[in-house]
Amino acid sequence: MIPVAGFDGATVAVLGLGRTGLSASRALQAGGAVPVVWDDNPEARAMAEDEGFEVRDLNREGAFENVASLIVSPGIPHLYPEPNKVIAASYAAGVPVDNDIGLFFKSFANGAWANFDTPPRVVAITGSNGKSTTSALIHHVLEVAGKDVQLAGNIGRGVLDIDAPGDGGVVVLELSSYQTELARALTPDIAVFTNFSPDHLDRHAGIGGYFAAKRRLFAEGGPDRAIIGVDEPEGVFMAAQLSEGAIDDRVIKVSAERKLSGPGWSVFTRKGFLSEYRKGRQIASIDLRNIKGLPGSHNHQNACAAYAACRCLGLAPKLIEQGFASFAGLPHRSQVIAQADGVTYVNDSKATNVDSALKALQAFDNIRWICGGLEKEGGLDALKPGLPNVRKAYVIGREAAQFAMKLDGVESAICTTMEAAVAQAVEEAEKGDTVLLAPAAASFDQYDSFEKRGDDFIARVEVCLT
Ligand code: UMA
Repeated sequence: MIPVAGFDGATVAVLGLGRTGLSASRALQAGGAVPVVWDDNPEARAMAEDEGFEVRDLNREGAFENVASLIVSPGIPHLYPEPNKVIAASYAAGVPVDNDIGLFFKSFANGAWANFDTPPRVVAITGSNGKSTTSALIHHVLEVAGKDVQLAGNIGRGVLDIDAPGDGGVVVLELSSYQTELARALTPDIAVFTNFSPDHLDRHAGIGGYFAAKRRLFAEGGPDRAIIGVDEPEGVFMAAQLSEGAIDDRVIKVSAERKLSGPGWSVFTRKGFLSEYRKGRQIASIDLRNIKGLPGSHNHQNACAAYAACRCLGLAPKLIEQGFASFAGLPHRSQVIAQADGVTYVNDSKATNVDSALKALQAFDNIRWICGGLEKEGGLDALKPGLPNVRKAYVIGREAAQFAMKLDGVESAICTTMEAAVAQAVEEAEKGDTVLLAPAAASFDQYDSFEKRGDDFIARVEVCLT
């Protein structure tokens, strides 16, 4: 755990008692603060009370008297679609609002560093898609290379839960826009922007707000190295704004679409080969085509970003290549779950939006595509470039019929449930086909989470294949 510094003896309010809130409360207490905690869900409050925390209704008049700061969980909207009442009361009382990420960056360094040859470093990864895979890949490569490395953040582990790193230690943090929008300190050594496409538009009042939240990691954090995906205009603009000029290699440009030339530092893939260019010359190349854990050009983009981060940390290309080769991929992201009778079964339940589903469709051929669920804003038109790879769609979700109607020119079956969709897809699949779950929609109409949806897919495939 990283004990929170700067609040010894002070009362700190904590709003939201999921993974983040409980981890922040424990770290605050370890640093000498007195947490007073609240969650709108009585069960979460009861769990915190059982752990010995003082529950205080932060909605009541005067709740913020003598409170030094309010720490908010990432899942709680701050300003949009409407201002949160507790956060508004905190601001009205003059109490600053922060989150566990801000506390982490303020508390990370400590006196032990005086004896270290290499101070611990933080690599922070944000972007619309590929954050988790890129983070896990960096973590994996560093681990294989024998480094002291820990992984936390949006990937599922509270950042304050990590152990204090030792000499030369590295902390890899996946950060969502929910986390970067509010943190009062954001000071990674290396920051990565994977790519950009619309998501969480309600929460950020549109695409500009969403980009602004992510941009904070670079603009306010001032990382030593910024690794920026430049396949969208947002990345191009940010890379240009952050660099002093074309030769400034503090900004490393990444592309999965085109060769990047020029005197600076770049990493890109073309036709399945990763290339690193520096000062106008090619430094290294890796063949990504047969790396099982990284299928498709979207994963090649993740590989480029991870490669650049590992190079910034001083790893040789050969070592990085070895790490790539043994990367197993993440559950629910292009995860090959079975192969039978020449048919491959792939679980990409994490494809909760159109952009990530498109990337999955472009990574495979002859697809029997299980899709549908709670549709996000923006419609399904952006899927079009991937549809030629689809043999047939098996549509799930409460609104399956409406979803299927929007899949122009694709043969589709309205299955509604996962059970029916998997049964029909398995029945109809032929040698060389890929049965792919890549819903292009959220899961909440039928499941608690995308993980539960992916687990259901895996279980149904198992039943059908035995
Ligand atoms: N709550 C309230 N009032 C509200 C809303 C929520 O009291 O108005 C309470 C809930 O009752 C609940 C708690 O807040 O008890 C939940 O807080 P949370 O949603 O922030 O959940 P955590 O368990 O703290 O998980 C969060 C991240 N969740 C979200 O951002 C929604 C996790 O990312 C992250 O792994 C975890 O912190 C550790 O850092 C998940 C996620 O879905 C994977 N992220 C989004 C994504 O990837 O798209 C951004």
